[in-house]
Amino acid sequence: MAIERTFSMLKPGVLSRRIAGELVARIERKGFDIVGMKLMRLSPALAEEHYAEHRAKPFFGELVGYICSGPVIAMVLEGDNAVRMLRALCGSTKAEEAAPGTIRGDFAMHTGLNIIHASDSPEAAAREIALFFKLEGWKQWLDLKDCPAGT
Ligand code: D4T
Repeated sequence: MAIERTFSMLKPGVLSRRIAGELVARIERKGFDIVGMKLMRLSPALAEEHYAEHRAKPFFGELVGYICSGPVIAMVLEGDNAVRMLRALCGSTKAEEAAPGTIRGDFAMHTGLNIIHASDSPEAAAREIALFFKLEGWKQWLDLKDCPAGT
């Protein structure tokens, strides 16, 4: 099994509902190593770049509005098969399809407010880690762990 990195973001509803500790605990309990973590507020420009593939979708405006509406916690997580393992832990994107026991299944009633982001491929993980942790100090810190993003 290959050690991988993936990108995750706890969306604004997590801090406003004061469930950040609970969600981070689930991620750690599953076995991920947190190798990068920061509290930040997304600018509309960063949100639009992150969600660029959805630019033409009818929900794009609400998606960007929600993700910019309060602070988020951006994380780089490491572990065996991390991209697929985290997607499984999060559950389906659509609220009504997210199984109980998954993070979205347990904490989200609405697809547009689905509480957590997880990269959907190793390529997306590499792109998103670079986008959110691009400052030189972060890059050096992540390089210290000697594991290429999304591979
Ligand atoms: P995120 O980016 O939140 O991890 O979502 P996913 O990777 O699981 O799913 P996605 O890219 O298809 O959707 C991005 C984001 O858009 C919202 N959304 C999605 C929505 O409001 N209505 C919709 O019909 C869909 C498909 C939720 C997540």
